[in-house]
Amino acid sequence: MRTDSRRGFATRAIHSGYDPLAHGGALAPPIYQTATFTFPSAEAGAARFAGDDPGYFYSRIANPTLRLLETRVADLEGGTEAIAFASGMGAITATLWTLLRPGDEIVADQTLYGCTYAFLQHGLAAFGIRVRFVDMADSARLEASIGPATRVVYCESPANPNMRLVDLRRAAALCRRSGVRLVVDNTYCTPYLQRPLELGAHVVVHSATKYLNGHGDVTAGVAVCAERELAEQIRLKGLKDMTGAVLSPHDAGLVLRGLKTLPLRMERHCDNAQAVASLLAGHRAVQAVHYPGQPGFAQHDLACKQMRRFGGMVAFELRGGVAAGRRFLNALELVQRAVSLGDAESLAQHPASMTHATYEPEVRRASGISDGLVRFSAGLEDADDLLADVRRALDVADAAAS
Ligand code: 7XF
Repeated sequence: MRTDSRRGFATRAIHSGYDPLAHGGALAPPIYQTATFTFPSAEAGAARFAGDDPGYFYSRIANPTLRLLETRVADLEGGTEAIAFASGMGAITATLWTLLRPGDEIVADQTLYGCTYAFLQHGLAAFGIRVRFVDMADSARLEASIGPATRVVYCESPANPNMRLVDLRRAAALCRRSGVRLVVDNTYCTPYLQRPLELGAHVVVHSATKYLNGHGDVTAGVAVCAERELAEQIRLKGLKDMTGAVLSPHDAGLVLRGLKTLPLRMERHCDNAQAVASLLAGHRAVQAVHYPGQPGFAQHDLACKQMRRFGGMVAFELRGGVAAGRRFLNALELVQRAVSLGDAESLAQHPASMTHATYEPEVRRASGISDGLVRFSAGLEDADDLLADVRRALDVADAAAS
């Protein structure tokens, strides 16, 4: 397999790890749709199981199509090794089950995707792991909450759904000083916009269901590690023994196809999100816009430091609260009412009653996720069409309010 990290990001998103001539000249990587691999002899099979022969033996542990996806994402993230999973939650749970033991403590940002929050709050906690949620936008609070039992610090940046950022370089420095591993969910940015491993994080996790695949037709996840040994542990414990959340080879082929256009798509997502954020900021129905690219965004300087551009996600609050938000969602015609994000189609949803309904209401509010927050995933449509739909839906929400 060929990996040349001196080449540009777009080139590597298309070519990294794959040589057509090693596959009968096939331009598109073949999909190894097989669960198992035959052995030339009993001894050869035993050698594969013993790890003495690196050949494949069963697709829950390794498969050539998954290996190519893993190699490519590891290269793009600036990591050493990656592991593919059947979903983002597969990647997150396998990583954390591998890193934590009963009696350990994990410090996590207070704003997380709803099922990640639920896994920490109800899943890990039930197995004797202490979970502390803190506002990681405040480095001093993070520092104060790392104790002798802390093994892992976990965050998203920008956070789903309210777009709050964590200073990743600072968080990584704090963790390294305390011998703690920093795990960053980079789903919102993708490695095209932000590379946490280069800022000092130990593991990056992704819902590849989102931008990496980019076409809304697959659930997938990836964990990327700075250290090869940790990746091996996540594969052999978290994936093989604990979650079994193995990605289908066919879906890995779809994510590989999506990755080829990642830089082009991310540029367009960013253009459209910036345009929508500007429209929202100037509309009388809107009370607050949360987009790192807005000069008024509280952490705009940090965004400029750690992100190449500001991403495709926008969150906002309407003056009329939850009722106005529902009117806005119901008035959309082009933009689809749906959870998920990073697809060609623009999507909008209401976190408090959908993606973040897993939070206890009072905890959700205290975590900076207001009841009226609307989340918008800017797709790849023509900006004019998108803006016309959003403007009209805002006018409808506003007219009913006044
Ligand atoms: O298991 P999944 O592939 O759905 O990925 C879980 C996940 C992990 N990290 C982040 C930052 C995510 O946003 C997600 C999935 N989020 C979707 C959303 O927020 O719309 C799930 C729809 S309920």
